[in-house]
Amino acid sequence: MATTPTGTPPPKAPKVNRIGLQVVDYRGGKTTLCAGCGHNAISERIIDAMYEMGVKPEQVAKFSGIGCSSKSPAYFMNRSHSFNSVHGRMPSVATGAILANKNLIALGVTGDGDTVSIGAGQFVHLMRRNLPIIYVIEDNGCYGLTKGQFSATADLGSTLKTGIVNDLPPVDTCMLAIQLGATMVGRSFSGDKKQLHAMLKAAIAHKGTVMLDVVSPCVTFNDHEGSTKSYKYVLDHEEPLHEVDFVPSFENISVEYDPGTAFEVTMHDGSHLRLRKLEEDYNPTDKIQAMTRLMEAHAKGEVLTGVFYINANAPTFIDMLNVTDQPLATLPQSVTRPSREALEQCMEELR
Ligand SMILES: Cc1ncc(C[n+]2csc(CCOP(=O)(O)OP(=O)(O)O)c2C)c(N)n1
Ligand code: SF4
Ligand SMILES: [Mg+2]
Repeated sequence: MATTPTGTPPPKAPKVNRIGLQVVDYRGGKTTLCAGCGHNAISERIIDAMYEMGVKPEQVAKFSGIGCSSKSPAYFMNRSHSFNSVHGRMPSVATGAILANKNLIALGVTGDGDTVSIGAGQFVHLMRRNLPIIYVIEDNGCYGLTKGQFSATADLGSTLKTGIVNDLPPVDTCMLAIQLGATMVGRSFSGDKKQLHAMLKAAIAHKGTVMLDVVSPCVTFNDHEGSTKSYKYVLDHEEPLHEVDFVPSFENISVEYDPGTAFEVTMHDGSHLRLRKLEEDYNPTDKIQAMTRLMEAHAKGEVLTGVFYINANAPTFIDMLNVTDQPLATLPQSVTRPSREALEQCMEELR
């Protein structure tokens, strides 16, 4: 081993990613969420995925609404842009920001209450547009921040800590997103480190709207017997559709699979998403199969996880609007502002 003149080994060079950053460059403030909250594990996976994909933190714009989940962008990537918006209104804020600067990588992190209770209208319209955004729901089936009331993703028959039974059926955010037009839709679990990590990396490579519903137990208000969003329930009932492997375009790894055992998706940047089949001939490009399988999972009380649907080639909202190559936010006034003569001519035409 090489040594310094004093005989001690030289300090090890810190590990860096392909753009020369250390994992600490992707960290944020110290979490104020409860110890053991699933949301903290999701923040860790986001940090790892962004680091491994070599994403420039300054290129990322984080968006959230209101809730414990919506606080979590403060706990990762503090060099990125961030907008903590109003309850249920993150989609419109994110849409405006991305239209203004299409070079940003948009990451929305929100809750089940934020998304499908107060924010259902905004969520629905975001999913229809294929705006390039990664939309992560940290789904604990309750309003954690306001002390654990049922949210609209709580399962029929599940109970609150007080014993109150939920007598309304849940909204399945994945079924909703698939039906509405999101182009990468999946469900994972905050406790499934490997699967969530691979799905987040694929989400970063995807061009279009990614909607990931991540079951994320609330240890303080919704982790008891009778809850279907508790660690125990999810561990006992998780049914992964496939093993998710993601090979980014900058890693030249070729993995051989027996014919018919894996479904491979080539992403627009040349990355590969490989879904190693664990059951039936599941085809994640078939919306009808996705909806059927999700309905079956509900009937059986399964927590189905994996990439349910993907279309790697659909035009995004930005493509459809045919905006200028240079982001609108960076265009000078001389380009965005019509001249006095042009305005006068316009007024003349209206007379
Ligand atoms: C307009 C408005 N209505 C209600 C509230 C109260 N409120 C704050 S957070 C929240 C629900 C949060 O639930 P969720 O999005 O699931 O986040 P979690 O805390 O469970 O992570 C509610 C109803 C609010 N802040 N603003
Ligand atoms: S109340 Fe629940 S959702 Fe909020 S930080 Fe605590 S464990 Fe997480
Ligand atoms: Mg919640």
